[in-house]
Amino acid sequence: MTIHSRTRTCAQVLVDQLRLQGVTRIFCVPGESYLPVLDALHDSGIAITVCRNEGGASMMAEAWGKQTGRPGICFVTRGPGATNASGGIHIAQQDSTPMILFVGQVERDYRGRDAFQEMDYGAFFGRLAKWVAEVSEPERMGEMVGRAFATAMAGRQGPVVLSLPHDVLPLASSSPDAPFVEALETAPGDAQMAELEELLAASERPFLILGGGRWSEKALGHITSFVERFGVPVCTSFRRAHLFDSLHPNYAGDLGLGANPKLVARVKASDLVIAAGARLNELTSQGYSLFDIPVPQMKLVHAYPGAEEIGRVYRPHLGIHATPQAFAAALDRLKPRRAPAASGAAHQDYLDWSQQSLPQPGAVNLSEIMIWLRGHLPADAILCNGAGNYSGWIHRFYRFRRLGTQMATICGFMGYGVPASVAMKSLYPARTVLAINGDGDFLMNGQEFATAVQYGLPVIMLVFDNATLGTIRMHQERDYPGRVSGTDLVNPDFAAMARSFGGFGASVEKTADFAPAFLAAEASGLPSIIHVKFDAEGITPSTTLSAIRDSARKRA
Ligand SMILES: Cc1ncc(C[n+]2csc(CCOP(=O)(O)OP(=O)(O)O)c2C)c(N)n1
Repeated sequence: MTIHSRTRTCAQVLVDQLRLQGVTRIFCVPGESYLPVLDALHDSGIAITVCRNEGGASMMAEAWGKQTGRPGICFVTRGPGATNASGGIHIAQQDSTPMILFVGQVERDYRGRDAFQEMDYGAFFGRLAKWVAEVSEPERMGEMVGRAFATAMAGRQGPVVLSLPHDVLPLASSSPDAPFVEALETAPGDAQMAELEELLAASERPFLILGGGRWSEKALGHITSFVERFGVPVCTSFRRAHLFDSLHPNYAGDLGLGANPKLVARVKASDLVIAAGARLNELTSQGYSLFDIPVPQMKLVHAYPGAEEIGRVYRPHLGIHATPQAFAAALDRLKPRRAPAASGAAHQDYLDWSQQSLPQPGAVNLSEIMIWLRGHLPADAILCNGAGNYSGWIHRFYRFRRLGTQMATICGFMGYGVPASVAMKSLYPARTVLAINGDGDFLMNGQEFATAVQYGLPVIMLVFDNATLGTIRMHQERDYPGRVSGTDLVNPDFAAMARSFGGFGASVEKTADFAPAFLAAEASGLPSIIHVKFDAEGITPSTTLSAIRDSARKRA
């Protein structure tokens, strides 16, 4: 499809390329450096979310890409915008998310003079992004934007940065349009799948680890059918718990921070691990302790869409360069040679680990709140979070049941929950969207609550406030017991903040107050903040600050 035959400016060509690629919304903080693009967006039908900080904008675009599998789009201005936006680029790189950052640049004539807000984007983003380039020839805009989409979506997906010199954007362009880009699919070979069938026939204790992006309902349907037919237990990698229904009898839990020790032991002792779509990163591999390096103790089959990741740390017995879709379909064509082994024990371990609330010092019990939420929220509710010990209660007690319901960073970036939730509610207005935050975490991008209010997005944001940067305090007590340094926080009244921004706010100081506050937030129809104050002594679901401090002192 060609949108235009009229003479277009470079900026109009760019915006036309976005439409041709199916873009419906972009996230930005405006800058004078790309005014012609803002003007071309005016009548384009593409919606704009104006953010309060480029960090928020880039994380919204990253979340969009993570959820949809097509690049999230972010526009920012020169140096100040680009540096602020770097958070989303780091996340997209570590989390393998397709996204494109368009960034303004000084006029071509001024390049290299250290002109106003000039930056060398190649140097700055070069090791983060899959591709960094500048569109300096007007007639190549279509080609460059098309390549940006293709690159972001290919193989191991990731971020692309395209810089747009100020003087290029208003120029007339004869650029042809780029066609719609489909992500490149790679499929396993027949010989590889035959070998995998042999490995499965010989295995007594197989395990499947699901992770990464590029999944679809269809692919996960193939996975479900495969594991049922072969009796293979399934676990998910760090923060990809939404890839498998946690109540399915083959589900064994998620590997990540605070993983069930019984799950870790089972995976370690398995004789065949099939890693599908997962990188087997530091957190999933329990600090590189799960598998021997470079050759794992069990037979490892590593199926991944990027060839460079297979063998990066672990030499697989069988490496398969394939996308999740193609690999899942191929798995589903394999024939079991015997009746499926029972995977019920692994599932029971998971249920036992997550079933009951745990005692917690103070008047607020986070495990009881998570258990209430998992009973109350619809299965398609989307939970977004950043980084902090509070997320340990989500991992352990919330039960994800549908693809795309867990939106959290693999790279543990604080401040992600708020912008991700704004992006998700813009994408799915009818679904329940939560941002779950720590108190430190929340204020890293809490300004985007204003964006939720501006666009009428009734996201519910929980702020778990223990008046400390708890994760760091935990490490501090472990290594330097009793010497609290740089981790205390004095917090505002977050419920009052919500009201002053035009949203709904409530405070919770005991567990029983949580459900009514949450129901009131839902009933308000407004973007909401529920400020939950809890005792920092309950630092993880399973231990206390004093216990950590005491055992550190005993060790000393
Ligand atoms: C952007 C960013 N800065 C710093 C860190 C290091 N860090 C990890 S967790 C954490 C503290 C989080 O505190 P809070 O949000 O209050 O949650 P809690 O751990 O108390 O539950 C910090 C500072 C990080 N992961 N990301």
